[in-house]
Amino acid sequence: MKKIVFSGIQPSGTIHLGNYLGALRNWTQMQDDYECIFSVVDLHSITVYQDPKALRRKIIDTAKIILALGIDPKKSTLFVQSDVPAHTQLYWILNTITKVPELELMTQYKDKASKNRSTMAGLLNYPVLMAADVLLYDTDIVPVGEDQRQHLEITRELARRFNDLYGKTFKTPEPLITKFGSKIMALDNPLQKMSKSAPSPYNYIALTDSPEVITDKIKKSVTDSETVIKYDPARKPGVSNLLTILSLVTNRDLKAVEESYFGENYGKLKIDTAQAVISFLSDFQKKFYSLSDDKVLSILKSGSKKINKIAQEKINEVYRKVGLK
Ligand code: AQP
Repeated sequence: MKKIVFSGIQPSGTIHLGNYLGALRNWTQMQDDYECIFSVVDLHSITVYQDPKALRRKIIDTAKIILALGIDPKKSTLFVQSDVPAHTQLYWILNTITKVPELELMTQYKDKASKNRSTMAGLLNYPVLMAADVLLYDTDIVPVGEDQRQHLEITRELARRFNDLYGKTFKTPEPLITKFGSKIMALDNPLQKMSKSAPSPYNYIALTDSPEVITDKIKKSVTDSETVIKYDPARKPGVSNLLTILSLVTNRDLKAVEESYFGENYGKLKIDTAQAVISFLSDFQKKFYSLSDDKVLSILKSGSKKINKIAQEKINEVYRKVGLK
């Protein structure tokens, strides 16, 4: 039997190169060897306020991006989280065994909470909903970027805690975090990760950005006051981030890329990186713009129909174990 893979992405903005290089790249590569389940996790996205009119569009576009990147609905299941009520049902059960202090320790919570005057409970409980997403499907492997490592640790802890209290019910999933590319940095601040909900679009390269926009953003990206092109994330985070992106999108060894820029200037590195990103995204963008909303919605509908059956069985088992049924 194939191992089960689950991962999700929030429709909280425009999907960017960091999301792709850190997570979605692995999704597309795992489809043939694993039973893959992918979700547009819309309930997660509203832990930070979303304009309701824009949200529906973002949900469809996020699914469209996933499909255009090569997720094949014949091989993988793709669905929208809010179409499967078992996610929120399991979320509640897991909340009853989650300690508030362990949620308060989460880096992502601390980062996002520090930007808002009052912090909503949904933001604090985000990792519990993520645990529910993953545990519902007896997931073996969760391909994610580095920023989700802590959340996966809580997921594993909650699986163990529930099993100890109520008897073996959940698998303890393993994260899959690739060594290289799991944390792409923001173009306008290479000390922070690239983020789709960043206030400035100069933070990220959206997968749907036009060639002109990509060139402009990379040209304006923050580097340093030196002139040497060298991979040294601690001392030269901006240049190292560009080298990382260039190496990943051209599928060339980082050392070879770095050496090829010996004696070159930052301007050349930026132009070459922009051109490489543009050509890397060109096929994807053609597919993205050729997919109709109707086609995407019909794929999502069959995905949720299929996955609801599995999720419902699991939540019934959980309810029985807890004594609710
Ligand atoms: N900068 C990044 N580099 C590598 N991987 C990244 N991921 C996110 N940012 C980077 C990975 O992308 C997947 C989907 O992310 P998400 O939608 O679950 O939300 P996130 O992790 O909170 O990503 P963003 O882009 O920063 O969204 P917002 O701004 O809404 O919070 C995950 O596997 C994530 O690790």
